[in-house]
Amino acid sequence: MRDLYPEIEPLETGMLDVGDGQHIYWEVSGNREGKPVVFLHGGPGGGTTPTHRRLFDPAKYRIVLFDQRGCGFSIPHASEPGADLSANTTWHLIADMERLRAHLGIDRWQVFGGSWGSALALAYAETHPERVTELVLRGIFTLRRQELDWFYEGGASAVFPDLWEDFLAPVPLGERAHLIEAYGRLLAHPDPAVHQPAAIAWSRWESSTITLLPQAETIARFTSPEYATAFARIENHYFRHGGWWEDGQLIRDVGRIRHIPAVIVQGRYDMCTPMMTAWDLHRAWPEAELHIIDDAGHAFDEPGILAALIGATDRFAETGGAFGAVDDDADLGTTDDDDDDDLEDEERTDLDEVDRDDDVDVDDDDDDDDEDDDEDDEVDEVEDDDEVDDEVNDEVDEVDDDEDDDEDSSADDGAVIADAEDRRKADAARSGAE
Ligand code: STX
Repeated sequence: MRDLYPEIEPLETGMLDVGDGQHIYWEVSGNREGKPVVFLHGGPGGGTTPTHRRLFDPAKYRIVLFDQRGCGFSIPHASEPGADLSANTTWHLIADMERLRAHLGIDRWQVFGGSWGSALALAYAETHPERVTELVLRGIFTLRRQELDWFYEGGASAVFPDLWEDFLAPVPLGERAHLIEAYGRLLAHPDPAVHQPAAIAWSRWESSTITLLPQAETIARFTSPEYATAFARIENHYFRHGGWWEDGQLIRDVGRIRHIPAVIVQGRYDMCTPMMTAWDLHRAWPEAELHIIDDAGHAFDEPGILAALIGATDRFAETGGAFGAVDDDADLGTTDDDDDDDLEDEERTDLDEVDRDDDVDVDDDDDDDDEDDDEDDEVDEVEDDDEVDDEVNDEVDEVDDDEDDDEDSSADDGAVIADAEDRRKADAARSGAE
């Protein structure tokens, strides 16, 4: 079964000034000349960890990690007193990604995102489809009301009634009808005696339920006060606003990206982002390859999930060449000698049956038994999308015009860097479950 690549250090790091007083920590590792990939972390508010680099073959990929606004090493950190999240929305993050892409001189990149990262990946790709070579999505989350109700308003209490009591504990009895709203008030409270226990309870609930079996280390890592405060505040802020898109929009608009090669990896026992959402996405996007991991929960580093994710990045490493240009005729399945069951060219030319159920790959244990005959691009859909791409191109031009304003403040803002470096050192022990 595929496992993480060896530990690596970044080749380059920086703090990108993205405006609104925000500086975004970014790093590049792997091969400078390799195929570009951007990793989108979870939460929102979860931050990246060094382990995330290890999802990609460092000989083949130019691996870009960044911490989204307000978390990780990005500043200002949302744990600070009086943190202002008004310039922290999905659309800010998408603009940040465009700014970072331009800053690094990358034309197109693979987008890899799990959990909240899958929502951001979908939102980004649907906004800038021409920038995306492939999508690798895990633990699908789209912030629909039904998803938030499941995890934060009582659905999952059916499975974890014991842990749920701890989640309810900080919330006054009279405010428990709308927990996300109630938590919003607690987390914004200026008194740490109020906001800190709330943040820890919020983060404990999430970190206790994301793995198939409880992981004490994961829980400890995500309940340290500074981490938990930023994580809970940012998540809560995004959920109260439904991600700033319409309920169901990310799945509704999937027609914009159906032509992009994609792999979806979903744990059967994912209690945080249950499989219903991956299934709805699969229904809307039958060309994307769905891997259901029968013995896994939500976290990216559960063994079956890791194997499927790295299987996907390994296969995609062979497509697109050094600078991420997509070869539509490329066989996605030639990467691994031991993978005798990958997708073949001829399998991709059968356009007849796209929407059949048996294109779902249930991964049991360690085999990568893959694609059925109907993993094909639906050519009509791709052509219909051209107009969308044109519109989006206009937007991209605007962003690209800003390129000159992009400042990598690492050269000229010692205080910013020192601050980030301090947190980086303090945080060196973390290796991350997300
Ligand atoms: N939040 C899902 C998510 O992205 C609804 C996520 N869940 N836990 C995490 O991220 C951490 C592991 C980063 C705590």
